[in-house]
Amino acid sequence: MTKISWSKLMFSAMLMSVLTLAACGNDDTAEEKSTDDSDAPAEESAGEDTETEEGTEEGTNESAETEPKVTEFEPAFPEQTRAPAVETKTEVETEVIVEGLGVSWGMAEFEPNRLLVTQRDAAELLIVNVEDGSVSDPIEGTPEVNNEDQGGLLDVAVAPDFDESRLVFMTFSQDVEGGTLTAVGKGMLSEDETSLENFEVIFQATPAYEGTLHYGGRIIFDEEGNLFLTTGERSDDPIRERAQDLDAYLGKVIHITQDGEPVESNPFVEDEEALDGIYSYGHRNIQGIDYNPATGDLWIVEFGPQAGDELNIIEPSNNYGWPIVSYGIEYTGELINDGISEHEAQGFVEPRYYWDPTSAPSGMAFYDNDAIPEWENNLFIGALAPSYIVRVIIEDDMIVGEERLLTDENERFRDILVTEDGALISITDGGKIYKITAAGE
Ligand SMILES: [Ca+2]
Repeated sequence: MTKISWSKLMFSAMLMSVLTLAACGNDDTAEEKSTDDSDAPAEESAGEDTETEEGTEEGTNESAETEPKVTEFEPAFPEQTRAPAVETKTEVETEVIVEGLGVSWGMAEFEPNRLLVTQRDAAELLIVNVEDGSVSDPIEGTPEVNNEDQGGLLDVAVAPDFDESRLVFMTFSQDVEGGTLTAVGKGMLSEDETSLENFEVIFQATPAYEGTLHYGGRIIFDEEGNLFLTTGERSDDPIRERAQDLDAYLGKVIHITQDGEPVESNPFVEDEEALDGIYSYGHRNIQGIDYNPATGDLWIVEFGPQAGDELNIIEPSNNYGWPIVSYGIEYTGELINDGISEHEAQGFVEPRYYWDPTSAPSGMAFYDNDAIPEWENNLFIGALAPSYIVRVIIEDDMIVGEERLLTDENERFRDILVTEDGALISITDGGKIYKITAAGE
C-alpha cells in the first residue's frame, strides 16, 4: 500500500512527465487507437501528456480547461461549458490501495468497505477490501463475454435488498446470433462469497450488431428497486442512427425490473411501435449514471465524438439529439450531420454541460456524504484521455465550477464510487484502485 500526500503528488508530477514522455508509443497508446479510442482525442496518440499543464492551472486561466477548443460551436448558455476552475481546500490524502489488476470497469459496495469489482477483459468479478487493500480470488459463475475492444464484463450493482437476497446484477457484452449486444444478468452470491449461483441473463439490448464498440453498460437501481441500464449506439455510421429509433435499444436509457421486464410506468408502453423498456433516447455512449442527492434527479455522462461529451439530466421520453445534433465533430474533422449544435432549437434537450476538447468521461458518482463537507453533492467523473478525475460543482442544475484531480497519475480513471464512510474510490484501466479521504482520518 502506497501513501501519497498532495505535496508529494505535486513533486512527482515533474518526474511523471519525464517518464510519460519516455514511454511514448507504449501499449497504452496502441490500445488508445484501437479501442476506446474512438473516444480519445487524436493528440493523445501523439504522446502529449496532461502533466505539462500543471503550471498553467494556478490562477492565470479562468476555466479548468486550459486547452483550446476543437470546434467552432458556441454554448446555448454560458454555464454549459468551460466552467470556472475551482480548487479543493480540504486537505485530502490519496492512497493507491491496490495495484496489478486488469482493466477495472465497474464496482459496487456490497458491505461496508467491501467492493465487488469487475475485470473487463478477463471477465472476472473480485472482492476488494478498501481498508486493507486485500483482493479475493475470482468469483466463479460469471458469464461468458465478448472481450474484444470495448467489450467484456462491465458494470456490477447489488440489489437494494442484497442482505437477504444476495442478488448481484452485472452488465456485459454478449456474443449472440448476428453479432454482439449489451446484456444484463443476475446471480446470487454464495454465502462463502466464492461463486455466483444460478446466473441468468435477464435483458438483452437488441438488435445485435457485428461490432465491438459503444456498449454503454452502466446500471443503477431506482427507489422502487427497478434498474436503469445505459447503452451505446454501437459507434459506426449508419448503425448509430438507431439511437433515434424507438424500435431499437441502442443509444438509450432503459428502465427494467429485476426480471428484465419493462417498468409499467415507462413513457412508451402505450406506443405500439416503440420498445417498452425505453426511458430516454438520442444518446451516443453513456458511461456514467447516478442520482443527484440534492435534487433526486438522474444524471448521466456520455462520450461525445471529438469533443461534445455531455452531462445530461434524464427525464422520461426525452430525446437528447445524437446523432442529429452534437457539440462535437467527427474524428476526421468533418461536421456531424449538418454541424448543428443547438439542441433545443432542433427540438432536443440541451446538455447541462459539455466538454470541448474531450475529457472522455467514464463512470461517475455524486459525493453523497459529509465526510468531506466541501465536496457534498459535488459530482466526480473518471476521465480516460486526458486522464484525471473531474469534480464539478452544481447549483440549480448549472455547472458553476470544475476541478481536475490526479492529473499527474497517468491513469485512465474508469469508474468512481463513494463509500458509506465517505471515501472516494476510483478504479483504473491500469489496474489500480485509488482511495481519497480527508487527511488525518
Ligand atoms: Ca446531445
